[in-house]
Amino acid sequence: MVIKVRNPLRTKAGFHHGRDAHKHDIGTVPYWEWGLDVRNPAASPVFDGSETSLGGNGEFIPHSGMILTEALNPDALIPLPPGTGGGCVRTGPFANMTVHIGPVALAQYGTSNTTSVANPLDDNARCLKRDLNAGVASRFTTFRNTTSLILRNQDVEHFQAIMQADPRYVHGELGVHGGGHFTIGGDPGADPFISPGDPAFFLHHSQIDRVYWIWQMLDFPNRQVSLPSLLLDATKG
Ligand SMILES: [Cu+2]
Repeated sequence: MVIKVRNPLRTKAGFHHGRDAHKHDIGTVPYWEWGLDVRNPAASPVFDGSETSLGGNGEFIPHSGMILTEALNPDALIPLPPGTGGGCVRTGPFANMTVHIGPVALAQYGTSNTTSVANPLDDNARCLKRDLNAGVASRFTTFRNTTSLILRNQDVEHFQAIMQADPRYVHGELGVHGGGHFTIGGDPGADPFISPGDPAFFLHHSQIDRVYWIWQMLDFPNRQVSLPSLLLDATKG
């Protein structure tokens, strides 16, 4: 199973019926294990458009990919190949879902420019779009990416730096964090300010938390309470 949906459902049932509220079920959070899906995210149980998915890929819109600019280094470009969607999500539970706020800094196809509206807090109703991207996934969110992140970084400073491609430490990278976001792509998925507007965001971020938890558990006494330095990027607002 890529997504552990059964435990949350059982938890919910437990709460509602006042029985079967097994201790081990309570608090379980579903997650998206990126590594299973790098070859074809559109075939993932998370994104295959089935009733139990989080909705399918966007409708196919041919384009030439995206060019991201690195935080702090506007001249450093990270070109990404196009995905296999690009348009509105038309299948699964979130088919034809409406996105409201934004765009704020939405990556545009074929350019390093981003697009925004004058007031991103206005109701700018539009369809949920996705651009599922095996090229991005195969480069940034493989099991090798994740295990190397966990095993090669002994302190939280370097762990977070590699996880989210902190430009003080690495260049031309997205880390598993950005990698997952741009594997989903689309609108609001490719807009760092409002990506939680795509329901898939939450499965991506629970996997982020899970990877961090696995890393912590390898040396819990030293990793329970340790914080990295923060990168505040004024160029991104
Ligand atoms: Cu994120």
